[in-house]
Amino acid sequence: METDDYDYESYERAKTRRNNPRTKISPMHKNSRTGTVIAVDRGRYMILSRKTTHYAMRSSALKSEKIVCGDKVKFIADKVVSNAQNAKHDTLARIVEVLKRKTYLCRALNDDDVNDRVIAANVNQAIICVALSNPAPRTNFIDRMIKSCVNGGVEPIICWTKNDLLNEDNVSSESHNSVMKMVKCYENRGLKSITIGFENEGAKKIANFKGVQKLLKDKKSVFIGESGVGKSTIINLLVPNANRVTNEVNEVTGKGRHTSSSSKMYALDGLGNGTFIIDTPGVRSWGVLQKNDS
Ligand SMILES: Nc1nc2c(ncn2[C@@H]2O[C@H](COP(=O)(O)OP(=O)(O)OP(=O)(O)O)[C@@H](O)[C@H]2O)c(=O)[nH]1
Ligand SMILES: [Mg+2]
Repeated sequence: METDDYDYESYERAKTRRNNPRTKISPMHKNSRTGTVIAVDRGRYMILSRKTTHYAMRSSALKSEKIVCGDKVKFIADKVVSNAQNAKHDTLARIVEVLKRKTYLCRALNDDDVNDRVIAANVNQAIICVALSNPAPRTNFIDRMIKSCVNGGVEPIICWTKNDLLNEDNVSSESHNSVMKMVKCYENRGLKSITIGFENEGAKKIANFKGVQKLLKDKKSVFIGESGVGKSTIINLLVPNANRVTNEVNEVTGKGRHTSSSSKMYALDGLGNGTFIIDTPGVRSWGVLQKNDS
């Protein structure tokens, strides 16, 4: 561009232009409906409201307020979309308000983090999945998850997974003993727990499956834990059409591969109308802030 072509006048105008003052009156959203967030995936939300599913985005008025599975929200929708895959941009509903949470589960990246991140809302219990082997259990991690549950009014339940790997083919008798000692320690603290593992190599079934169903009955539960401990595997067994992707633990690092990247809630109607479970992406760290005011 030649210097002489430059529009000096419009440049001057742009420099002095100011935004018009905004109204302080918030919109009434008279026609909004109420629903529960059942899936969160990269800025898009699925809401269940009166047995209908809506695919939604957030209103800009919510700013950075986090919306998670289990949240009760108010939303505006002009079209009903029962299948997220069919949703086009112009049919997206808009979430305009997140209602006060009765309970919540939060995690910080580390203890010095400035903010807590909500993981799930309005759940009764958290199923803290911990593999007895592969990846090896970390008590520090378990204790932090328990603390977050207590902070948010959520009952912590430990689900020891991969019981089938705790044998002499996979672990030394020393490791076996120290893991069993750890399990006993948590039992002595009076925490509810359950132990599960594959019944066979084909992995079509897990031992103590009925016990898991009994624990979940009539409750809203969120499955949390390190990557690779088997959260999505249990979800798939509980909800046969869930089709959550699962992946093997990395043989070199011994860590999970962060297979699940979205959170999703499922209804287990067979166990009673109020039974819901939420699968969450695995994490590698769990910070707990001193002050928790979500
Ligand atoms: N031997 C054994 N393997 C299991 C068991 N449960 C899960 N696995 C395996 O562990 C691996 C990880 O399972 P996932 O269900 O993907 O774990 P996840 O906790 O959902 O992992 P992220 O989505 O990364 O958080 C898969 O290869 C599963 O087949 C179990 O009880 N025994
Ligand atoms: Mg998973």
